[in-house]
Amino acid sequence: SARASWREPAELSRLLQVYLIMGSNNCLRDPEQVLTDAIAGGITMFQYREKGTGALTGDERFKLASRLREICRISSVPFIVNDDIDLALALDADGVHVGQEDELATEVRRRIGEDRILGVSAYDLAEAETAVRCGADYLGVGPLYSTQTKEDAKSGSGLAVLSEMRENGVVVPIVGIGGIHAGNAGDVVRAGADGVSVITAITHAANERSAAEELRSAVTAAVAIA
Ligand code: TZP
Ligand code: MG
Repeated sequence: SARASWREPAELSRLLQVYLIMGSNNCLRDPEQVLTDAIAGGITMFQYREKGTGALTGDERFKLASRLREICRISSVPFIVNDDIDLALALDADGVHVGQEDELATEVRRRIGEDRILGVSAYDLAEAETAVRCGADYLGVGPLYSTQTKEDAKSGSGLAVLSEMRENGVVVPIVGIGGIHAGNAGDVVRAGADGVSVITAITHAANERSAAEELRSAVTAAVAIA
C-alpha cells in the first residue's frame, strides 16, 4: 500500500504541507462536505480530532469518523486520528497523533505497529527531543500564534521555537500549528517547518476549497525557497 512509504521523512514532509485538523464542532456545515471541499483545494493530510464543547461521542462519533475515513481513503489522503488508538485501529487509520499528556508515545508506537504514522505535539525544544526519542515520525509544534480553537491552549510561542529546534538537531518533519492562515503560513515554513496544520483557517472559511488552495500555494512557494 501507499501507506508503507508515508512514514519516510521526505514523503512525510510533503504530506505535512497542508494538514487539516477537525471534528464536527469545528465545522460550520456538514463535516463530510468540508473535508471533501478541502481535499479538492489540495490539503495533503487530515486529522480527525473530536474534542471540546459539543464534541460527538459514542456511535455518532464512530459513524462520522468512519465516513471521513472513507473520504480520505478514496482520495489517498492520509487519515490520522487524534489520541484514540482504539478508534484508529478500528478504522484502519493511517496514523495517530498524541499530545504530551496522552499515552506515552513509545506505548502508542507499540500498539499501532511499524506501518502507521505517529505524530506527537511539542511546545518547546525539550518536548521535541523527548518525542523524537519515543519514536515520533513528525512533530506538531505549537501553538505558534494565539488561538481560540483549543480550550486549554498555551500562549503562542512565536516562530523562534522552530529555528531553535532545527539548530539543535531536530531533523524529523515538523508541522506548525495554532493561529495559522494563508497570510502567515510562508513565515512558518521559512522558520523551519515542513508545513502547516490548521483548523479554523479552513473550517471557518467562507469557501473551504479556496482556503485550502491559498494555504497550499503559500506553503509550496515557501518550501521552494526554504
Ligand atoms: N493544538 C495547538 S493549537 C491547536 C491545537 C489543536 C488549535 C489550532 O487551531 P487553529 O484554529 O488553526 O488555530
Ligand atoms: Mg491529546
